[in-house]
Amino acid sequence: MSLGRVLAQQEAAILDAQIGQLGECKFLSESDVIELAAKCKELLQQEPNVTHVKAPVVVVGDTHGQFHDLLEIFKIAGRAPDTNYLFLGDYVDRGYYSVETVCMVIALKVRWPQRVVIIRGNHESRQITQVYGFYEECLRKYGSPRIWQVLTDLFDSLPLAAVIENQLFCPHAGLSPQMDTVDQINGLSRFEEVPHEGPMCDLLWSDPDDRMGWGISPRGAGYTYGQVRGARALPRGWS
Ligand SMILES: [Mn+2]
Repeated sequence: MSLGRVLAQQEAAILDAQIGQLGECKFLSESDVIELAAKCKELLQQEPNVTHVKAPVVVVGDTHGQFHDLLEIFKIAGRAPDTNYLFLGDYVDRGYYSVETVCMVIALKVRWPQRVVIIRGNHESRQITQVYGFYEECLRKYGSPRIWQVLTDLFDSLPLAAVIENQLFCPHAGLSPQMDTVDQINGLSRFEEVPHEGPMCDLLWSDPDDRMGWGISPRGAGYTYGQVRGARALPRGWS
């Protein structure tokens, strides 16, 4: 067996052990998280802003630190790599197990890069995580803000949306009045903290609404959007 193959097998065995540890809701050591985040960042930096995904795939919305709900989803829908997953962001905040939840998602991405797709939610942000729990949880579990820094740094590399089978556009939140095509979204420079306004912010914050057209969002970021009279089923360039 070649040296490269031996190393790859060793790496897979380590990752499997880490996924097993996380599966028991035991958080990883600081050095494990740092190494895992570095590997994940390397992978994500090669992905476009809009990642293409093939069906069948299980789409998972906001997990928000609810680790036991994530395990329940695995129980119902199956585990990677037998089941392909698209995680739509908001892994952290609100629930008590943000560290375990986000590390599990990252570990699965690193272990099965072609079978697990992860994108960014509005909570994958330095500012939001300091208000809604993830920062405090990192401090409590690791005794310093280091892991929060490492993980929020990784969040800057997360893609902004996915498209399933060239048909289903899947951002974390919604549309942007400034973006009509996937190509336009792919042209954005995404490697930064979530901005307070602009197309990247909109994709992570906007909400569909019963009112027609674009509206001001009550959340203070992004827009609301509803039906447009005479609109085609799919906007130009989405096929
Ligand atoms: Mn959200």
